[in-house]
Amino acid sequence: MKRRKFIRNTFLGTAASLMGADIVFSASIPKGYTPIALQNPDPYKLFNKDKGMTILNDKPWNIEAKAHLLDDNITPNKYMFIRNNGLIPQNIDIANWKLTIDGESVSSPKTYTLQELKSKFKNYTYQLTLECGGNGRSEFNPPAKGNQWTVGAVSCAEWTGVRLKDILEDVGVKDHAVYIGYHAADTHLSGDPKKEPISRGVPMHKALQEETLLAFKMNGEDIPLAHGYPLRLVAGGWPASASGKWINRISVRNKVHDGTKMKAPAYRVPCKPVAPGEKVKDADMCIIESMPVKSLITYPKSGAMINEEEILNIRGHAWAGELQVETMEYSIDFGATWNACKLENPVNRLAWQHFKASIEFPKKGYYEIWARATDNKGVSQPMILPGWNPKGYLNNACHRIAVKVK
Ligand SMILES: Nc1nc2c(c(=O)[nH]1)N[C@H]1C(S)=C(S)[C@@H](COP(=O)(O)O)O[C@H]1N2
Ligand SMILES: [Mo]
Repeated sequence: MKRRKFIRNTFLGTAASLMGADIVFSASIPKGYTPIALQNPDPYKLFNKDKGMTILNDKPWNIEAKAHLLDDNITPNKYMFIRNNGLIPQNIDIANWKLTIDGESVSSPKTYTLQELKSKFKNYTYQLTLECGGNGRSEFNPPAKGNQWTVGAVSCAEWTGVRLKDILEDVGVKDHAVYIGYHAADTHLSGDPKKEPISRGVPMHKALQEETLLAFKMNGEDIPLAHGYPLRLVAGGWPASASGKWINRISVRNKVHDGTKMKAPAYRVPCKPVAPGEKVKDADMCIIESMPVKSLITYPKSGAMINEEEILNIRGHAWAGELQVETMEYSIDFGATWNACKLENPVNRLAWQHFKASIEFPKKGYYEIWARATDNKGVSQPMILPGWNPKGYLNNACHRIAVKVK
């Protein structure tokens, strides 16, 4: 079959399955015409997402969860947020997908097929927390431009792949290596093939960590297309922008990677605290590395009603970037006093930890439950908004839910 025709048939196949019907006169569809039913695709069907997810943007697609949807210990695809900077690659040719390792700091570039990657290197599986640097942005004032994420741009899925470390060892990295930068197959919103929507990376110490994977499976299956099929970098605990999707090239750089969205102010915060609304020079903005300590109450859903004398069992997850969460507390009196939650250890480094607590309320009325995690360096979540920054990153304020006792 000619490639053109093949693409057209796959497209029509997808189209038919999305519409739930055959396109009877498909042969007569003019070239380049998109059937009406597909002009405004239903993102829930397109990405297999739960109807409770919030669509923040469609070009590019940005979709977030709600706190109570993140109740699973391992986030399933249907509740996983999507954050895209460009357009999702289409018609991925898995048989010819290649990963090239190049850059100033490799002796000579090397290219692998997917099959070589999977079979040549040992496979590892880890649960890894990925949180968008802009999660919580909607609360900042003065507001920051960009997707107004509330609390749902975080996930902890189980990723399977090979260690970036093992691949870099196989290629041979020179002593002057400083950073790795990823390149991917998504396209710029402008359609310009010379522009990359995003090309970020991490310093060598993070690239060489045991848990930094080039993953080809998520939750035991092929990675869903929107989350990086067929190959994704996963650098847990760092802003998820470092975890490149649809990866086809990694450059080992002899300087801090200078790809798209590496330069200030993208994914950077003021190196020193600033007043809300203050202008910050690019030179005074620092790259975000490990994410701060944070937690979410995933049960009950905010607005829960319980009966007097009923005990409420709350639960949720807590994470702390490269660190571990050491204590987890809750308050029912707006932070005046705090009580301990039961907190589990992570199943592996960089996985979120689960907590629970049983709460008795003194009498009928309106309450809020606030949750606060503290990392193993003694740093706690702020009760309300932390330091303002121009791009609205790193809001790790305590999560709060409302409960009525009747
Ligand atoms: N190639 C590519 N990788 C990417 C992005 C992108 O737009 N293109 N977005 C990044 C950002 S900003 C985030 S927060 C995460 C989101 O991952 P998810 O959509 O799988 O939840 O992917 C990162 N990797
Ligand atoms: Mo992000």
